[in-house]
Amino acid sequence: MDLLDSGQKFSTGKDTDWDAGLQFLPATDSKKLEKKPGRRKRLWIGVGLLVSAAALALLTGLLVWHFHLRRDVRVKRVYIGSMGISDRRFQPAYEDPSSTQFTNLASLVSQQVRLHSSPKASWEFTPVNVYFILHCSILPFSVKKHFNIHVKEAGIVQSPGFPDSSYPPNIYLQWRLRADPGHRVQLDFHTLILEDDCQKDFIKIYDSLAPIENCCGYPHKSLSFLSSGNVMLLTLVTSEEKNFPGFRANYSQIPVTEQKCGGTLTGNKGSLSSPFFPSNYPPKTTCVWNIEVPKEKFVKIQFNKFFLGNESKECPNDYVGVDNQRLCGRRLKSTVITSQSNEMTIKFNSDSSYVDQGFTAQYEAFVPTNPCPGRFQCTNNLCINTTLQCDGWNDCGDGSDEDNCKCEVTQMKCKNGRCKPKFWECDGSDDCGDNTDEENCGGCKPGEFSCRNGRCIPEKLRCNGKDDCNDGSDESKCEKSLVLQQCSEFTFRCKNGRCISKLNPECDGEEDCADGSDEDDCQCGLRPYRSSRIVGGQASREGEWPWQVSLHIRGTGHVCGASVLSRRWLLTAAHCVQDNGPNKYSQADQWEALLGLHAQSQISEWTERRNIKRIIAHQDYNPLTYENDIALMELDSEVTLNQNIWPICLPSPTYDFPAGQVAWITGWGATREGGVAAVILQKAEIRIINSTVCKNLLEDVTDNMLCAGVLKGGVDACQGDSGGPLSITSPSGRAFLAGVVSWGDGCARRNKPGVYTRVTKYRSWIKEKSGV
Ligand SMILES: *[C@@H]1O[C@H](CO)[C@@H](O)[C@H](O)[C@H]1NC(C)=O
Ligand SMILES: *[C@@H]1O[C@H](CO)[C@@H](O)[C@H](O)[C@H]1NC(C)=O
Ligand SMILES: *[C@@H]1O[C@H](CO)[C@@H](O)[C@H](O)[C@H]1NC(C)=O
Ligand SMILES: *[C@@H]1O[C@H](CO)[C@@H](O)[C@H](O)[C@H]1NC(C)=O
Ligand SMILES: [Ca+2]
Ligand SMILES: [Ca+2]
Ligand SMILES: [Ca+2]
Repeated sequence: MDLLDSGQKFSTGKDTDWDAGLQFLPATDSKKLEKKPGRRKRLWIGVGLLVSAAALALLTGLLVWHFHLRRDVRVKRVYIGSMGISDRRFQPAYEDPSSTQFTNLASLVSQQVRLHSSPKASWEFTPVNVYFILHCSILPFSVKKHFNIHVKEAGIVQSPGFPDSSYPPNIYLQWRLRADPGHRVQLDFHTLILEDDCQKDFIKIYDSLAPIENCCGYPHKSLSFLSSGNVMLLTLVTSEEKNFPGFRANYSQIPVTEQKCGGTLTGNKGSLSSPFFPSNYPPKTTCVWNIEVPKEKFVKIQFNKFFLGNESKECPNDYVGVDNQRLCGRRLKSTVITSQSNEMTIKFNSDSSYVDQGFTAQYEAFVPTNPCPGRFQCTNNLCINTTLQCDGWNDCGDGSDEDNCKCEVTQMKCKNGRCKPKFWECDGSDDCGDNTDEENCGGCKPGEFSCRNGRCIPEKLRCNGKDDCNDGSDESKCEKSLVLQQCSEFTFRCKNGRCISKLNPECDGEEDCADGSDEDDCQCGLRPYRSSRIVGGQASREGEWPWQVSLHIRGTGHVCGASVLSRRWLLTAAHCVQDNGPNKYSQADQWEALLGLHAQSQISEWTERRNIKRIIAHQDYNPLTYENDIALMELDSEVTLNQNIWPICLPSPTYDFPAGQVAWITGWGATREGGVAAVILQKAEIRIINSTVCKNLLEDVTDNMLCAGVLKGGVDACQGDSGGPLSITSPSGRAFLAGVVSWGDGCARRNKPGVYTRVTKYRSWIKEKSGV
């Protein structure tokens, strides 16, 4: 039960109707309640006592509620209680509040419970137990409603106005979902976008009356829920301000018997997972697996996904038990546990409240003398592919695969003995761990400042109000931007022709040019809805990359990516729009653009499909060297911007994307040769590589190109589409288009940097051709 949500968190704000110290405790503990008399409390104690006197056994003695704190100290609360009536059989007529049976039972219960000065109580009955639900709210909601839904027939619930308008302010809605006896309610969210502040707008989901999820914002985790019994409640509470699109979810029922978990496993190898993975596991569930392998072997289990609620020491709530060890919490790295015999017992247990996604695991029998046949054994018992040993990436998680290595030609030797890919040299990040990859980078002497033009000046001349570098860079990260006497290739030029010293002044929210032109045309680069939650995994959230476009060839499907520059213009790679034998890719009528797409083949209400009116490939594109690999596409009609469609900011020619900066590539994984690898839009975090280093490592890289490589190890899938965006996020939170996926490897493979068209070099070309 939701103990944390009980009385102790109750606020003591001014509150005329209710005793603020009121505690709702388990009514079975009636003696304790009796000893705490109080004017208002007595009513509730009365509830407990009279109810038991009347043989209305209190089923779940706890009362659960939401409460809602406002900045203006007004308090809004919702109380939900439950009682079971044990001496009555359920009659269908109890569900109809206008029936005689309902009225009679309700008046009987009311008499017993004596709700004299009662808040408005509404009643609901379910076939197994009879629930009645008490609602009290101190601040009236403008709309307070509930809906009874029998989920036998699958259907949809959604917030009011969805998807055409935002949900209304100050509402309290409750959906009571009931399945047939012997069935569970299944509820899957298709969309959920609420305000990020959980004190203002939120949904809460209950298994019967125990909360299993509180949600706000734009969560990434699995939003698929199952009840343990046949009742699930869903509530939506909203505040006055900031209303968001809301949610849509579909429901259905599944038989309780469909949960197949636990059992005896005897193979040499196998896998197991929590019930209904990747949906959330249901509450109040226990599964036991007994693994038995041949006598001479031991068992090893590796948990690959592990999301079991809150981390805590004793794991008192949901847990996985491996022999006598309990695991809980959310783990991002694989965990391996080995047995000291040929048997292992795995127990999964969930309690009655709060659920999570669960786990997947693989077990394997092994000969005690050789735990990782054909693979490398990490110190933490993980086995990894031997090709991952000494490749510069920490694959074990504890770095043991990178100890005692002999470096290859594409690697540099750190002083501490580790080998690292050479393209991490001189990018400002310490990859070796002892900073040796950042030494000998031809920088200035200690005590000197390196100007962007390569000059070295005494450190004390920085931010002294004088342009000592002669390119403004010593005055570029200071409190005040200088208006410079002369412009250089590194300084931002305002519309009035004057240049300022500030680095990347465009669209950063401050007027830096006297004419304010650095803040013109800034309706770009922001995600209309943003979440504060941490995102894991490689699949992106819907609306996370609203400038990503999928370019389809009619009859073939997705072929290239592109970026939204405006309502009318897209930017892609020139190599995407070259004729290729019978394929006339240079012709606009061959193409179709899908904007606001999240999953290939799933058109949502925010997807816009457009024909292409015109393709403008760069006149100097060279198919042999990939020089000038950039092209514009004009849509046949403007698109409406929405939460999944938004332009990305174009950087000015002087915008600086330094080596070492984190960037993202996104796409469905199509390579130039075609073929869609992923259904859901994928993303990969990468890092900009020092261009001097890149030119040394890869031939054919020119100043019009930019290199970037995968930042985290273990990315093997192809994430970037040809023509797709290389996005970086500025300190002010706006996304800028640093590059267009061109050649090398948009696929974000380890040790293979990708090469991107450097967009800053084409800013004036884009302006000239499209006006954007
Ligand atoms: C909701 O719809 C999706 C896709 O149509 C389907 O896979 C899922 O099973 C449905 N969920 C429920 C609870 O009906
Ligand atoms: C545990 O989970 C609950 C519900 O999700 C959350 O409100 C609470 O903050 C969590 N506690 C910790 C310590 O993470
Ligand atoms: C190890 O990696 C190599 C190269 O990526 C691959 O060909 C091979 O199949 C992998 N081996 C295993 C056992 O996964
Ligand atoms: C790139 O590396 C070179 C040496 O290879 C170094 O001189 C230069 O300062 C580095 N550039 C950046 C931006 O770190
Ligand atoms: Ca490695
Ligand atoms: Ca480095
Ligand atoms: Ca500015």
